[in-house]
Amino acid sequence: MNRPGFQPSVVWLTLSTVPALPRFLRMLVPRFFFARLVPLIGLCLLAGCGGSTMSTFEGHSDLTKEILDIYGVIFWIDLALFLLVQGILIVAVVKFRATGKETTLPEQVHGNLPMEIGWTVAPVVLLVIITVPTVSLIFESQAQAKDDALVVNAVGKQWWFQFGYPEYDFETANEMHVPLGRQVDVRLQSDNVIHAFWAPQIAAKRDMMPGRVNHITFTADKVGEYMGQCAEYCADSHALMKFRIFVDTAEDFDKWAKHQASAQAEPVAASAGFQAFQGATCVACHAIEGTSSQSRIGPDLTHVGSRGLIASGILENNEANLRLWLKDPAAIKPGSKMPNLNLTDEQINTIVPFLSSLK
Ligand code: HEC
Ligand SMILES: [Cu+2]
Repeated sequence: MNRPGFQPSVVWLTLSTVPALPRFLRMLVPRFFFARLVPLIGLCLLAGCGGSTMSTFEGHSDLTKEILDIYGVIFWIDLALFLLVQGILIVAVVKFRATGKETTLPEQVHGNLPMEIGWTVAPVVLLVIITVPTVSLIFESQAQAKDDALVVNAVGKQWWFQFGYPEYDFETANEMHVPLGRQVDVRLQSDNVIHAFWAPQIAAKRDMMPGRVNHITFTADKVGEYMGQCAEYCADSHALMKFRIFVDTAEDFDKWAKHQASAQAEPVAASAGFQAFQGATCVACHAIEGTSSQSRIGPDLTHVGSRGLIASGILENNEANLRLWLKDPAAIKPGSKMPNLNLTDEQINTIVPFLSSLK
C-alpha cells in the first residue's frame, strides 16, 4: 500500500517525538518568551513614548491641548468602566464558583428588565458624553479663522509638502514656520492623490483632498521645532514624506518670512552656477525668484540653502547630500518625480555649491 512519498517510518518518527513535546515546549517557550519576546514587545511599546515631537501625549497649541483634554476624559471613563467590569467578573467567579458538592443546578434566571434597560441606557449616556465634546472640537478646529490669522496654503505633492504664504507672497517646501501666539489657518489641498497633514503636537491631523480645501486652525504656544508626516498612504515614498513646523517668536517669524519672500539678487542669474542649472533643465521644474527659472513642478529653490533638510525632511541639507540627491533622486526616494538627469560630475560640482549658496 505504499504510495510514493508516503513512508510509514516518517509517521513513526513524527509520532515518536510527541511525548517529548511538552518538555521541548517548556524549554523553548520560557526562553524565547522571556528572553526575546517580552523585551521585544516592551521595546516596541516604549518606542512610542516621549522624546519625539511626534508624541501625541504632549500638545503645544490650543487645538492639540483640547484634543488631549478629550483624550483624558475618555481615558478615565474607560479606566473606571474596565475596573467595574473586571471587578464584577472577579467577584462573580469567586463567589459563585462550583464547590463540587452541588447536587442540583443553581437557580436559572431568564431576563431582567431593569438590568437590560440599565445596560442599554448607560452606554448611550457615555457615548453622548464622549461625542458632544469630540464633535464640537472637530467643528471648532475648522471654524472660520480670525481676520488676522496667518493663512498658509499647504499642498500635498508626491512626495513633499508645498507651503505658500499669500500674505508675504512666496512659496517654500517642507519647512513651515508659524508665529507664536497668532492663529494660523492652514488651507489643506492636493493636486494629485489624497495625503494627510499630521503634526501631532501643533496641528493634529487632517486630510489633503484633491478638488477640495480643508482647513485646520490652531494657535501655537511654545517656540520649537515639531515633526510632521504624511498620514494617508499616497504610493511609493509615502513613508518618506515628512515635514517640520517651526514655531518662531513674532519677530523671528517676520524676519524669516520677509527673507523667504525676497528674490535672489541679480548676480545670481548671471553666475556660472545658474548657467549650469539652466543647462541641466532644472528650470523646467523649479523656481528661483530673481532669475528666469519660474516653474513650480518641484519645490521652490529660491532659498533652498536656508532649509535645514531636503527631500521632505529625510536628508540633512549639506553638499554631500545634495550631490547624492542630484546623482539619482529615486535611489533616495523610490518613485521620485524628479528624474535622474544623468548629470556629469562637472555639472554636479558646479550646481551643488550654487544651490547651497541660495540662502
Ligand atoms: C521633472 C521635474 C524636475 C526636474 C527636471 C528637476 N527637478 Fe528637482 N525636484 C523635482 C521634484 C518633484 C522634487 C521633489 C522631490 C521630493 O522631495 O520627493 C525635486 C526636488 C529637488 C531638490 C530638493 C529640494 C528640497 O527642498 O527638498 C533639489 C535641491 C532639486 N530638486 C534640484 C534640482 C536640480 C539642481 C535640477 C537640475 C539638475 C532638478 N532639480 C531638476 C522635480 C524636478
Ligand atoms: Cu502619504
